[in-house]
Amino acid sequence: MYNSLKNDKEIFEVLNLETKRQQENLELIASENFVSTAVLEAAGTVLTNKYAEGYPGKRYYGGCEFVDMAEDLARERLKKLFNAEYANVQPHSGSQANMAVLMTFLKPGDKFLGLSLAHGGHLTHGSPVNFSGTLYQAVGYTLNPETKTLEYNLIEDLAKKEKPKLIITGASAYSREWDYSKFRQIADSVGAFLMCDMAHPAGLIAKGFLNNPLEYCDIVTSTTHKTLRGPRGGIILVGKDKENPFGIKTPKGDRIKLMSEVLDGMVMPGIQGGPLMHIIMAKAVAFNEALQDSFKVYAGQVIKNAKALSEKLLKFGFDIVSGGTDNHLLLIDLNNKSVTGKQAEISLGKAGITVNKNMIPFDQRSPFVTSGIRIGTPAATTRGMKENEMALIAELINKTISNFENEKILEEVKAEVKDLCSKFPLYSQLN
Ligand code: DSN
Repeated sequence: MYNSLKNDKEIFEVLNLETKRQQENLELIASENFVSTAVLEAAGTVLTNKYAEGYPGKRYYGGCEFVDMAEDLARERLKKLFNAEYANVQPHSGSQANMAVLMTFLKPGDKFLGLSLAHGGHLTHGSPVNFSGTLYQAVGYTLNPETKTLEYNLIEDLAKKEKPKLIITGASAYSREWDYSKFRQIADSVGAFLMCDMAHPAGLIAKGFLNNPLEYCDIVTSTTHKTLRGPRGGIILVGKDKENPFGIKTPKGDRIKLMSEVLDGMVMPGIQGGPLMHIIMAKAVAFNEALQDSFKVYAGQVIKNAKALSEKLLKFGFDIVSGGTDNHLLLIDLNNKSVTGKQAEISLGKAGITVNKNMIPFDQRSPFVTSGIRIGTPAATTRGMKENEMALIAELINKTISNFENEKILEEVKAEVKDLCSKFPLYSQLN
C-alpha cells in the first residue's frame, strides 16, 4: 500500500509519522477508532473520481451505474444493521447529517431543545457558535446537579415551558443510558418531533447493548467513524413504524415516503453537492463488518473495558462523573486531583496516552482549560485490549496525573505505553 506516495517525500513523511503515532500511542479519545484495512482500502479507491449528484437511479451525471451499486449496498446494509426503514448514507459528516435534519424539521427562528454542550451535548445541538444556535432558538437542557445524569422531570418541565418544535437526544460526552421512551412521552406532550444523534454509541446500539433510539425517535443521525468503526462520515436513519406502536406522530401523510423525499432532497441539493462515493463504498464495507457476529463481541468488549477502566480509576480516587459508565466512555472530574483538563491532556500526551480535555457538568473553567478529561475504549478495544490491559492503563493514567509535571516519570510511562502497544500490533502491514 501507498507505494506511489513515496515520490512525494514530504507527504510520505507525514503519513509515516502519523501511522507511527497511532501504532505507538494509546488512543483513548472516545470518538476515535481504527478502521479495518478493508475500510482503509475502500476509502482510497477510484470511486473518488466519480461525480454522482443525486441518488441511485436518479443522478445528474452519466456513468453512475457502478457507484449506484455501492450506494445501494451501503443503504441496504445500514438498514439491516439498525432494522431501519430509511437510510441516507451521503452526509459528509455528522454535522451535515444534523444540519439536514434540522433544516427538514425546523424553519429559521423555530425553537428546539438539546443537551447543553457544557453538559455533554454537541456543537450542532444548539451551541451559540454553531449554525444550530444561530439559525434557530436553541434551548439547552442540563443534567441533575447532584447525580450528573439526565433528569426527565426537569426536561419535561422545560419542554412544557418552552414548547419546542423538536427535541434532540444524544450526546458527545455522556456516559449513561438514554431513556428514549421517556423523551417520546415528553415530545408528544408538547407536540414536538424527536431526534437522536447517536454518533457516539451507534456501534453499541447496533448490536443491542444500549437502548435503540430508532424505536422511539422520528429521526436518527450518526457518524460512521466512532463505535461504528467505519470511515469518517455521517448517516441519517428512520426506524420501522408499520403499526406505529409508540404513537409516533407523522408530519403528514405517509411518514417514510415523505421523510425520504424531503430528507434526501435536504441532504442533496439542500446542503451538499456531489457525494463522496469512495467514502460511501467504505461505509458499505464497514456496515458489512458491523453486521458480523464478531462485531457483537467487539461492541460488548468496548463496554466491559469502559466499566473496568472506570472501576479501577475509582479505586485510585478519580472522581468519575455520575460514578461510572453504561457505554464506551467516561468523564473524569479532576478537581480533586489539583490538575486542570488542559494540564492532564498535555501530560498524558507526553506519556503517549491520547485523550481530550472536556468540560464537566457545571464546570467553572473555560472550554480551553476545563476541569475534566473524556476517555473512551473503542480504539484500544479494536487493538484487542481487554480488562487486564484496562487495569494497567488506569495505573498509567494515575501515575501520569499524580506526577503531571515530572518529565522523568512521564518518560517512564511513555516507555510502558509503547511496550503495551507493541503487544497489540496495529496496521503492521503498513510499516
Ligand atoms: N468531535 C466529536 C467528539 O469528539 O465527540 C463529536 O463530533
